[in-house]
Amino acid sequence: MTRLKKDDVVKIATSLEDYNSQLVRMTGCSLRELAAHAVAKGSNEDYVQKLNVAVIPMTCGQGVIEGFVESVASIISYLGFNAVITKSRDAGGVAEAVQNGSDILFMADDDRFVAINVKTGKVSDNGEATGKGYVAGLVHMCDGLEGEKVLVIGAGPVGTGAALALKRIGAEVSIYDTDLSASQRLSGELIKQGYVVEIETDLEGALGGHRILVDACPAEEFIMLRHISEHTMIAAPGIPLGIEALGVAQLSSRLLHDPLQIGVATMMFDVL
Ligand code: 2YG
Repeated sequence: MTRLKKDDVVKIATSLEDYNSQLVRMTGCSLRELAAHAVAKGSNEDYVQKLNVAVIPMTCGQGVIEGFVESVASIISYLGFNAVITKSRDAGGVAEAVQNGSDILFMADDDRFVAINVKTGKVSDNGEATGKGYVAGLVHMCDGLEGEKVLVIGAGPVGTGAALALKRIGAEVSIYDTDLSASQRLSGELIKQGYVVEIETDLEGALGGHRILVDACPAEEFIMLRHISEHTMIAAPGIPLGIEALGVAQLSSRLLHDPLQIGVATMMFDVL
C-alpha cells in the first residue's frame, strides 16, 4: 500500500479547476461525470442533494499526512458536496461527525482509506474505487474498451478494482505482478465472479504486447520509451508513476495520472 507524501497532495486544493479542464480535454468528462460513470450513477440528480460529508484526520500508525484531509475535503467540495474537516481526530472526530449529523465519513489509516455512508451503511474502499474510476477514464480515452486487450500491472486493491471494471465492460484483461501468487489470487477472485483473466509472467513481453496499460503498482520507471507507441494509452493510478520521464513526454494527453482526485471522487459517488 503506497503512503502519500505531503508533496503529492499539497497542491491539489488550489489546482482543481486546471485539473478538471485537463481531464475534460483527455476524457471528455469532468471529474464529477467520470466518477458518476465509474459507479454507473447519474452525475446530476444524485449530487444535487446537499449531503454533509466529514473528513476525519487519523493519527494512528505513521500519523497524519500534512495536506491529506484538506485535499480530500477540497475534492469533495469541488464535486458540489458540503465537506468539512472535523476539529477532533480519530474516535473523537468520528463522534463529532456523527453528532453533527454528517451523512458520509471519509477517513484513512495506514492500511485502509474508506468512505462510509452513515445512513445506509455503504462503504467504499479507495483501492477498488480508484481502479473503477481510472477504468472509466480509460474507456473515454479509448472510445470504448470492449474486446480490447488491456494489461493491468499490479494485482493489489487498485489493480483488482480495475481488472473487475474492465471485465465488466468486455475487455480482454491480462495481469502482471512481480509476485505471481498475487496475480493468481486476483485471477481466482475474478473467476469466482465469472470472469477469466490471463496471467503474464514476463513483464517485458507483456509491455511489448499491449498498447493499453493500467499502471496500478508502486514501482518507478519500468514503462520505458521503447514500450510506448503512438497508439499507447495509459491509466496510471499507481503512486509513484511507473513511466520514465521521456515516456511521459511522449504520451502527453494519453496518460491519466493523479494522486487522489479520481479515487476520492469515485468513492463519493460510490457511497451515495
Ligand atoms: O489522516 C491522515 O492524514 C492519515 N492517517 C492518512 C494516511 C493515508 C495513508 N494512505 C495513503 O497514503 C494512500 N493509500 C491513500 C490513497 C492513495 C491513492 N492512490
